Amino acid sequence: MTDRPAPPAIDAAAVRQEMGRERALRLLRQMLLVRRFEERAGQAYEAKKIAGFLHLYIGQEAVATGWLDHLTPGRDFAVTSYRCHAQALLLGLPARELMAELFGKVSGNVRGKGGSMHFFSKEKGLLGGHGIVGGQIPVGTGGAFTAKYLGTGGVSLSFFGDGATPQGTFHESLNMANLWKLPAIYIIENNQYGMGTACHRSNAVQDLAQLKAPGYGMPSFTFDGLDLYASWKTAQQAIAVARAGQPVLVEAKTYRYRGHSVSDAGLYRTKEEVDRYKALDPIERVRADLLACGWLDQAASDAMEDEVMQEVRDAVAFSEESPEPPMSELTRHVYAEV
Ligand SMILES: Cc1ncc(C[n+]2csc(CCOP(=O)(O)OP(=O)(O)O)c2C)c(N)n1
Ligand SMILES: [Mg+2]
Repeated sequence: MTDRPAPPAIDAAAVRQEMGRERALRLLRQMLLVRRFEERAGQAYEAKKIAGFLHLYIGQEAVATGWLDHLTPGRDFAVTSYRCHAQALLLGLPARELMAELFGKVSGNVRGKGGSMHFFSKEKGLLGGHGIVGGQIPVGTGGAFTAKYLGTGGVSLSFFGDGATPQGTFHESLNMANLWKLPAIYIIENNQYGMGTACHRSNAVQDLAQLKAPGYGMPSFTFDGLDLYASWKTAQQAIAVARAGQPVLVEAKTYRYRGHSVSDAGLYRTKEEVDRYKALDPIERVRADLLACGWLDQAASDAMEDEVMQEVRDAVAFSEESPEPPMSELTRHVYAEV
C-alpha cells in the first residue's frame, strides 16, 4: 500500500477562469475521448482483435491533456513511452488511424507495423511511443536540441514513468540539457508503480522532481496529476521557462487505474487503494466542476458522451473493415527511402 505525497494546492476556480469556458469544455471532451478510446481498445484486446501488448493510460488523462494543450504541432515536440495512445489523440491524430494501428491494419498510423507502443507523427511533432524504458528521454533531448539549433522557438516534452528515473538515459539527458540550455521539459508521470514494483522500492527518494532536479542545477515543478487545472497551469508556467532556454524537470503525482498492461493480475496493490484513487477520477472531477459552475449542463454532458462514443465506434468499424497489410509491405519503410 502506498500513499501519494501531497502535491501543492492550486486555486482551481482561478485557473478555470483563465482557461475559459470553450477551452475547459474542449479539454473535458479530449479526456473523455482518450478514456473511451482506451476502454474500447481494452475490450477489443480481450476479444483478441488486438495482438501484442496494450498499456492503458486510464487514470492519467489529465497529465497529457493539460500539457499538450500548450503545444503548437509542427513547432514543438512530444515523446513518450509505450503508454502512448493519449498523446497521439491529443496531438490530433485521428482515432480511426490509431485504432486501426492497434488492430494491425494497413490503414493504421504506421501501416500496422508498430502496434500499440509505436505511434508516430512527424507532422504533429510526436517523436514516438517507445518500448524501452527511458529510451525516449534522449530522443526528447534531441528534439530540444533541434529546436535550439534551428532557432524555431519550439520546446520538447519528454514524458516518462517513475520507473525510468533510475535509468542512465535520464541522468545523461538532464546533464546535457542544462549544460547546453536546451528548451527541454522532462515530465515524470509518477503513477507509483513500474510494472508491479512500487516507486518507493525502486527510487531512493520519493519527491522525484524536487529532489533530482538540483543534481543538474535545474528548476522543478510538482503537481497533482489527477487534477486537470493543476496540470494545465503547471504546464503553462514550466513551458514558459523552457521556451526561454532553461530546461525543467516536472513530476505529476498520478495513478493508473488499470494494470501495467492488460495482462496484469494486480497482486501488488489492494482493491481499496485503487478505489481510493478512483474516487479522485480526473475526468469526473472536471465534469462535476463544470456542471457546478454552470459552464456545462446535464444535456450537454450527455451529448458530449454520445459524440465521443460515436467517434470511437466509427474508429472500431473502420479498423474492422480495413485490410491486413499485404506481403509487399514487409520490406517497405524498414529503411528510409531516399
Ligand atoms: C530498459 C527496459 N527495462 C525493462 C523493461 C520492462 N519494462 C517495461 S515497462 C516497465 C516499467 C516501467 O515503469 P514506469 O517507468 O513507471 O512507467 P509506467 O509503466 O508506470 O507508465 C518495465 C520494467 C523495458 N521495457 N525496458
Ligand atoms: Mg510508473
